[in-house]
Amino acid sequence: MTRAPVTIVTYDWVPPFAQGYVREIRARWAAEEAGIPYRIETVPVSPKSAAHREMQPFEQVPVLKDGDLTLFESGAIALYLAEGTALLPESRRAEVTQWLIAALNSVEPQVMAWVTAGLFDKDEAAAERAMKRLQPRLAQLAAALEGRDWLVGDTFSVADLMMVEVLRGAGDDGALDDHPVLKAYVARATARPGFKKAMADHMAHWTDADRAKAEKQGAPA
Ligand SMILES: N[C@@H](CCC(=O)N[C@@H](CS)C(=O)NCC(=O)O)C(=O)O
Repeated sequence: MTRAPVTIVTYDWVPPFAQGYVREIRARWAAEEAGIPYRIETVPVSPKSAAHREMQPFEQVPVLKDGDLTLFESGAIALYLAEGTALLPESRRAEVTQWLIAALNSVEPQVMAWVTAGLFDKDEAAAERAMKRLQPRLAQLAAALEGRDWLVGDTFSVADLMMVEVLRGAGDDGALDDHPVLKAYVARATARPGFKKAMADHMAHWTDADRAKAEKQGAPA
């Protein structure tokens, strides 16, 4: 029986610096890896809508809809899509969940502190302090990954998907430069066809969104 497509909700537009990094890529990638068909629905990035708030109390994306179920938080969405697939092997479920939570709870806050200080607040001193706190955490992660391809066992899991997603943006901005193990880990995961397809579709969405925005702005009142 073919599975009905799930719906992944993302924004109708984001500025160029965010394109490639909006967290709905995590849902797209998980769906690609799990072989689950999906379609995209959008909510306005600004102003936020009541319909958006109803699905996501913090007015964020992604949101996943599957029949009667509406789910937010990229970690919960990725775990849901991974269920019953090789992304979440039954025999290693607890450890995979542990590492997925570590990505979101022990690594992402430090990455985000750095990104927030540098990119959003443009506060160089705060960004430097955040980077100093981030580096030892990255070194600890690199030590845990030393000599291994993936976080749990010998196969790529939803924990790797989430950890790589947390690291990818930081790596693009140079934060992984002193951690060849992490750079190789991100390169290994993002070479997967599932990531490539998800990223190509993600970027195509923003190209279309830019075009639609330009057309709207250029349209006579
Ligand atoms: N913990 C949430 C964070 C979601 C999040 O921060 N999403 C960003 C986009 S990547 C967002 O919607 N930000 C609000 C905005 O852009 O207005 C998750 O992992 O789903």
